[in-house]
Amino acid sequence: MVSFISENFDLARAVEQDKQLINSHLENYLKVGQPKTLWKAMRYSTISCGKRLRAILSLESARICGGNPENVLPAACALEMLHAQSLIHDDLPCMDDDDFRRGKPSNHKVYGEAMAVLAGDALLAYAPQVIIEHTPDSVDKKVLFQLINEFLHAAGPGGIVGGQAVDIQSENKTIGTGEFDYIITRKTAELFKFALRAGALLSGASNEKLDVLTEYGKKIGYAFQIADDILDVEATLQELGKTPGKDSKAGKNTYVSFYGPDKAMRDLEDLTRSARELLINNNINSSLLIGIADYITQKVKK
Ligand code: GRG
Repeated sequence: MVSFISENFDLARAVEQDKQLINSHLENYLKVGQPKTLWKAMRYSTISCGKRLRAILSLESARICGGNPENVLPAACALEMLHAQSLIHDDLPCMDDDDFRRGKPSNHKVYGEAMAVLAGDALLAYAPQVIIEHTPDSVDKKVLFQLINEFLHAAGPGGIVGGQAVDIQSENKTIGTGEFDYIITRKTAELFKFALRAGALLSGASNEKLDVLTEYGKKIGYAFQIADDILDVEATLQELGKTPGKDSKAGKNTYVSFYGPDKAMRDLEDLTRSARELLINNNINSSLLIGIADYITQKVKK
């Protein structure tokens, strides 16, 4: 699936181990409560689906910074809840209107539009509560406060909501490179950036290391959206788990429609290469982070 930097490193195995850890914690945090249907709808889009890429990045960031991944699991799971929330709302008819997500019917197709809106709202409010209630007491309260502030920033008008708002306003319009860059940065890269920063902040990383990991997160987050846009043109419903070609049909500005397929591929390769180099030049020796940068490029080449 991917190429690795260190010969003995098995990326698929490392990812699987982290995924199991994350899934078992999500299962624990998202036990069905009252009202039952609301919790079931919240679980439907969060449990047992998704690559868990963002949460895995948080755990690895903690390991690199000499921290304990256990301290990061609540924030990593909260991030997956926020991500699931954004996908539920993204699929609604008033947004991107998609009947499929992660290879199964979208949340609103199963629970109806009103309950899907509420499930997203509930996940968004519950996620920071998970951070507050489950992050170990040993974590400094100032750090916890900063973490929650950054989480809310990534979720709000300066993060994915802001990115989505500009994206929607730009449909069927010609926009400039600055505006287009804003959409990708906010809508997608913010969550990757937060993923890396969460692990580093909770592990007492130096400012230098925090900056490098932040940059890496921004680069691969941006690259991830380019890859998603390339796949939207090239892949099938089965491969994507959602309806392909919807973005261009909806008059959305995608990396491919904006810059053309050749530049999209070049920029994707340049960004992931520069993310890898950033780690190597700063002596951050993580086969997993390098493997993930490789994976983002490789997944469009399959
Ligand atoms: C946060 C309040 C609030 C609202 C959300 C709808 C919306 C506002 C934002 C849309 C953000 C969005 C859907 C961006 C696309 C990001 C993207 C490429 C998602 C796919 O991520 P994967 O492939 O998904 O990691 P899996 O299924 O593996 O988790």
